[in-house]
Amino acid sequence: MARAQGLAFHLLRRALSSSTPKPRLLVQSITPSISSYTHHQSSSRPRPISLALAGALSFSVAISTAALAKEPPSPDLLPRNVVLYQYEACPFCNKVKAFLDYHDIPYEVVEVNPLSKKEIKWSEYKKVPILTVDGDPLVDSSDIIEKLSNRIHPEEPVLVDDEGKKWRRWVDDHLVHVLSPNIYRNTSEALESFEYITSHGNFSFTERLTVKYAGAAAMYFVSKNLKKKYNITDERAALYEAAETWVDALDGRNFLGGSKPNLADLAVFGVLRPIRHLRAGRDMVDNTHIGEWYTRMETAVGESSRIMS
Ligand SMILES: N[C@@H](CCC(=O)N[C@@H](CS)C(=O)NCC(=O)O)C(=O)O
Repeated sequence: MARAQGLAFHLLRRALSSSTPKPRLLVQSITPSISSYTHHQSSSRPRPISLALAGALSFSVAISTAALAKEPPSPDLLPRNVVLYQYEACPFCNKVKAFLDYHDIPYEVVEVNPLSKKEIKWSEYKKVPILTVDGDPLVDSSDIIEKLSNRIHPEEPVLVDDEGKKWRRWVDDHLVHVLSPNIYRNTSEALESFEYITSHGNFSFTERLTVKYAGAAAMYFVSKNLKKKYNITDERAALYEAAETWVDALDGRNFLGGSKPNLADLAVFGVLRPIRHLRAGRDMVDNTHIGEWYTRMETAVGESSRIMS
């Protein structure tokens, strides 16, 4: 998904910088009522998103399980200042957010504009997520999570070769690649996904319109190539199979971690959270046995610890 999104955004970057009028000119040609809205939307500062993903998704799931305790670190181990540079719908960023939310680590979010990336100009590493912890940048979702986990649980260092590690690798090597072909499966699902991406991401008004339609079209074609690359013939079947593979791995336990989620539970939950209420996620829950675990995870992860500004 990441590479594919990168390609789509690359195409869009080129399209916006060459063949289309400069956004500002285009904005000026829009009717007054829309331009006043545009003025509000197109501030060049990174715009913190007012709806946390967790909040946005929580409305439709009936929570029937008893509330489980979250795992806040002891106050002396808690990082003081945590900032996540992200794209709202990026699966790797959502893995990190699930970890931070579950551990009640307060964090600010800087939504990166995927076209200009100006919010991460200071960084040599040009992908997201980047997490700054008390000023030190950490990169790569799995590394970020391991380093933070070791910091807040020094007594239980992440093991090199445990069951959780195997499934965390499965998330990065398999599960994320099944998602794009599903959420961009046909034109209506690609538009639904880009409606979500553009309404939660950091885009100017003009970019928002362009990205929604051009992005949906680009990703529709990119996802066909991804299917070939990852040998997927029926994308929904692959998604259902991945969901059932995960349920089998649980082997009757509430969580892979037993009575409480471990890093693999948080990784699977993190990458599924942005798609849960898209058509693909609804189909997945309706057609597989993953729903009960997902609902337990929602309860366990609870409220987002994101600091709203
Ligand atoms: N292995 C990295 C992958 C990160 C990644 O590929 N992020 C994507 C967004 S989902 C990205 O920043 N792509 C580059 C781009 O958008 O230009 C991780 O786990 O953090």
